[in-house]
Amino acid sequence: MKFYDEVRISVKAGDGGNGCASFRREKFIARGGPNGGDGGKGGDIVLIVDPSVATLIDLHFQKNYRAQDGEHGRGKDQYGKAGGDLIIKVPPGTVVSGEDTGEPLGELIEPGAVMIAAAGGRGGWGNIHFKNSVRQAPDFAHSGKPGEQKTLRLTLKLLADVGIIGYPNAGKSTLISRVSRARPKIADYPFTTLAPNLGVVYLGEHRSFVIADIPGLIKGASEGAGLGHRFLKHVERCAVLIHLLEAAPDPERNPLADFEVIEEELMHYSPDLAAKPRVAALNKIELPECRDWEPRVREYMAARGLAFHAISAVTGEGVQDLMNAVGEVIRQTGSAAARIHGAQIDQTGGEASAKTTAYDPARSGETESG
Ligand SMILES: Nc1nc2c(ncn2[C@@H]2O[C@H](COP(=O)(O)OP(=O)(O)OP(=O)(O)O)[C@@H](O)[C@H]2O)c(=O)[nH]1
Ligand SMILES: [Mg+2]
Repeated sequence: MKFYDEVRISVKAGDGGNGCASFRREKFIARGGPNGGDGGKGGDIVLIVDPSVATLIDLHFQKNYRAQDGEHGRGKDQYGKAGGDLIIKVPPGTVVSGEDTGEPLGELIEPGAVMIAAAGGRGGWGNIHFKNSVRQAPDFAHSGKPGEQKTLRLTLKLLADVGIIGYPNAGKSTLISRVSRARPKIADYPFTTLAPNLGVVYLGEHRSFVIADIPGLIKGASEGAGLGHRFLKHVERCAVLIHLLEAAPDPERNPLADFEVIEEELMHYSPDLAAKPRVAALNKIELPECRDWEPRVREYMAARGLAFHAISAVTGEGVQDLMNAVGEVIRQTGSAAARIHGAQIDQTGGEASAKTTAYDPARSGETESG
């Protein structure tokens, strides 16, 4: 399976042009003096956030980037032209780090945000700068500085306000399809979802948020079991998580045990994630075996101080209340994803949401299996 939320690229900014060493030579003008111009600056490698870009897939196919060199200076006081910058578009939520050091270089979040990933070299001075009262005829110039060269690691962390986590088959994708226009694959077997799905939930005018589901988590996910925890980074920026539970037919499992297993995986992954506001929801509540668990789960969550909702993603029972509840957490925390993706949705003429922003494997080939 391939999923392009991480990519390494090599970038090389343009070299500065060399300064020129030359002298004015004209009939009847003796000792015309230095007239070599400066070299132009090399172009920068610039990363810019473009909300119409949804993934890092383009960068996967083109990995080497080079900006234009500056022109060399010339005689007759002519300065070399600066090299053109090379602009690379990235999706909102891209984290840039140095490949060698792993050191974070920056985060690109808001549409239009820019980062100079590699700076072009300065142009060298021509000999016009080196003339002084004692040195009337400098016969040298400076060469341009080389542009920066780096290998960068770009990681996409989805910008969603709400993340849905839970065991495979809990109904995460069904819930997303219920509350948004996202149409992820839904099926009665574990690991249907192989890459995150995004959807936009409208609660009313100027009140919308972005919701994401990630592939199911199981015991040992933080050590790589199942699809592992690699998708958890996509809910790191969420303002609130919905922990979705079900009464699975598996006799080894029950909603409370499942809850603890996933909580532990979150803690293993990162204490920050484990500290995120969470709302527990028991799904498939229209089924008697689920309904039976409701009082116990409700009581358990109350004892833990967690908000709890009983829902059915299929009939819609309790779903609106759940959305209002998470919407309220977002309002209080001022999460930004809704605004950022909102801009994009407006651009597509209100043709909402997941199709324009989602990791839809069928659409762009980000995944190979599914
Ligand atoms: N009866 C009932 N079935 C549900 C409900 N929600 C989801 N399902 C069913 O549960 C199965 C799994 O649903 P998905 O939405 O694919 O589950 P998921 O959590 O996304 O699963 P993975 O992608 O594998 O992690 C499907 O057969 C759904 O039809 C519900 O509220 N009631
Ligand atoms: Mg799913």
